[in-house]
Amino acid sequence: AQKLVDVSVDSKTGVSIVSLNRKPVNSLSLELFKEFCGVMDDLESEKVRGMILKSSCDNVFSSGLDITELYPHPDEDRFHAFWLWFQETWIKLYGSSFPTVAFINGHAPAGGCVLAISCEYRIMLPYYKIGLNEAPVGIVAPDWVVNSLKSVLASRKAEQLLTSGRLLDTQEAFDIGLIDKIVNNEEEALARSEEFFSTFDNVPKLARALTKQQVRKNEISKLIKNRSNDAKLFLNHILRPETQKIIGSYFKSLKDRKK
Ligand code: CO8
Repeated sequence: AQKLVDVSVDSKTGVSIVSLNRKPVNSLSLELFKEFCGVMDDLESEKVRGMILKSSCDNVFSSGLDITELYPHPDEDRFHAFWLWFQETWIKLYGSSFPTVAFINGHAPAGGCVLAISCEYRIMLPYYKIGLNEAPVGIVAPDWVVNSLKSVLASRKAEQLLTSGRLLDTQEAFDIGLIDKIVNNEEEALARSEEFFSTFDNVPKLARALTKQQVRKNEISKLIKNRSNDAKLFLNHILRPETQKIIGSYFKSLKDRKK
């Protein structure tokens, strides 16, 4: 079967490039999360110098959770597994020992933005949109997602973005500090990533990793203690008839847009 996550190594810098490859828009399915987690395990055991996360899809970094995992009325066992793999993805990415850069080479709504804010540094191409638009889709972001956003933005800004669900264009995202650099192409993205990775060249790997994990450990351990409950809460919310109705009409409007 076609791989959903491609991995290559930049021979100049030794950095691993992980490219999401679930056409057409990298919507995040159970299978993609599983494969991604396997890749993260490999990178941890290889003790890589750093990782750049990007997309192989045209114009989209990731379109967020695969809506068909949520609607119509997901099978409860599949949904539970899906959600645990989403949590696992976040735990591995947010808590990775090695430095991580998101090269946001396309739109990054919802779950796409979650992946980007779980990385340590964000580089984005112009004219795309990024943000956590869950509320308008009828979905409430779980606290570990909220906390990831608050680890990048001040609480008030995070609240404004979450409650309005507004997607920002690249320039706005840069202006509020949601992304770190704007680049015009992949070559520039690699150069800016290298500048970021090289800030750690003189820092012992283990001390860097433990320091990062120290900064991030409260959110991670909170989720680890509460995984099953977090999945149940989200499932209960998703199964509410009002929520199903909002997601359904949103999904229909996505499809109708093209007609
Ligand atoms: N899930 C399933 N299918 C999708 C999704 C998705 N997330 N996004 C797009 N698709 C489908 C489209 O319906 C379309 O299908 P079809 O070919 O049958 O019409 C196909 O993929 C291609 O999409 P587009 O034609 O829309 O492609 P464009 O390049 O024109 O646009 C966009 C790309 C901008 C990404 C656009 O597709 C879009 O806005 N998608 C929806 C994004 C979104 O709102 N996602 C929310 C998902 S819910 C979520 O992630 C919640 C996370 C909650 C937990 C964490 C809380 C924060």
